[in-house]
Amino acid sequence: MTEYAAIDFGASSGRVVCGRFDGRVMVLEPCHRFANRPVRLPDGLRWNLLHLFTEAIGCLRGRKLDGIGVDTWGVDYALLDEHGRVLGLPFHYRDDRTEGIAHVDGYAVTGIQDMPINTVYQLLAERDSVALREAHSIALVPDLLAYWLSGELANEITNASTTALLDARTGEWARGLIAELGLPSRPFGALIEPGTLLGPTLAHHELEAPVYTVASHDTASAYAATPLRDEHSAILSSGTWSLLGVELPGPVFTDSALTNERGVDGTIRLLKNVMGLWLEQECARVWDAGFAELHAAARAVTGTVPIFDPDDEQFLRGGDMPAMIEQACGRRDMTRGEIVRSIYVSLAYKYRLVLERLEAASGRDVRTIHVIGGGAQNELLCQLTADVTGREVLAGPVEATALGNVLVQARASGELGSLADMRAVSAASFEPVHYAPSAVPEEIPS
Ligand code: LFR
Repeated sequence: MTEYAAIDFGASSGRVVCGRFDGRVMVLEPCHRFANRPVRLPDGLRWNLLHLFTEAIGCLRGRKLDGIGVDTWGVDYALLDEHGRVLGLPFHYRDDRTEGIAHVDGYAVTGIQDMPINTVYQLLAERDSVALREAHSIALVPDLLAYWLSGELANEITNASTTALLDARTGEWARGLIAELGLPSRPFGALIEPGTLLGPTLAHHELEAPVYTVASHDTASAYAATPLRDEHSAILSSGTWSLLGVELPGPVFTDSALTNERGVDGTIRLLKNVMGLWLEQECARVWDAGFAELHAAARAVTGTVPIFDPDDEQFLRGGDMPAMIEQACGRRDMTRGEIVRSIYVSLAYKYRLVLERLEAASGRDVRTIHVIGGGAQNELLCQLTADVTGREVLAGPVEATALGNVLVQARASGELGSLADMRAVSAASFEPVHYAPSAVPEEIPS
């Protein structure tokens, strides 16, 4: 039996998950879960990174493991000087410093959907900063944490693709674009694949384990752990964001609303970032309500609810989400249940539109949607997704990101061969829940 630890920082929590592998089945065991709240400083919204790092390694102290790997969401980074010293705590992508930055036209090279959160805009927002001038290297957050664990710094390629500064065709930094934008070239360092051994943990951590790069972009890890049924399957990584896409052998540039992010083994995730359950999370925060209570209220609503475009940029930074949604729906008297149901129905309709675009761009017919991540537990949303899209939904694994993280490590240490082998382990370890489209689909709202 081998044991690997996944350090996974998501928007609602940070966690350490241990994966025990017997050669066939991977059993996941949560070791520690802790809040991941950004901190507002006078100059903006920052990661509370030292706190997170302390929490994550604290629970592993004294252990001997077969591997350790770090993943987090994409786009956020730290700049480091020539001694590897961090030049400021990373900003959180929901910080508003990218507002008003002129549009960057890099899609033909990077294939990345234009979003204000992209690293490229964050870097442009600090183009004149001392940090960027002095920067010797850039480390996306998981690169930085892996460096703190092992003393080795490298730019892991799946997360590098979220910067919107990677050439989607070559898998190299888009140096031409970087220069055109007036950004320094020096910080963009050696790119390495998931599953590369960085080295042992530094002795002062009192933790014995080889540190591996994994698919350090959480969505890349989650996709790698999806037991894909066949090439007619789409994947919906459902959590704070809804990442709905298909896995392809190479990039497709025909629809700039779709992004081409890198996955394990050079695969491309052609997907759309949809605003996702962030909408509900912000409502829950404003109402100080629990999710179980809100799900029950949404289930109890009978009749149609209005729908709105969940991807309206006004929702990105959060705030009084219930009021923003009522305004988007042109209503002022919605109950909590109606607002939450309207979020779900609006997401499901958005998924239907995205599927049409994915089918057109990829030339594939989508018949099944694998819903993975925390949102796979949301029965109402899964059923609405099946009803509105008319596709079968297979829900799970819920902990797809942590699973993908430890599976990449198991492969790096020689226990597994191909990406298909990793997915076979996922299939053997977790049973999906099926949702068939209802005979009487959700009524189309006016
Ligand atoms: C999901 C995710 C998405 C990315 C967004 C911001 O956690 O990584 O893939 O677009 O967060 O980085």
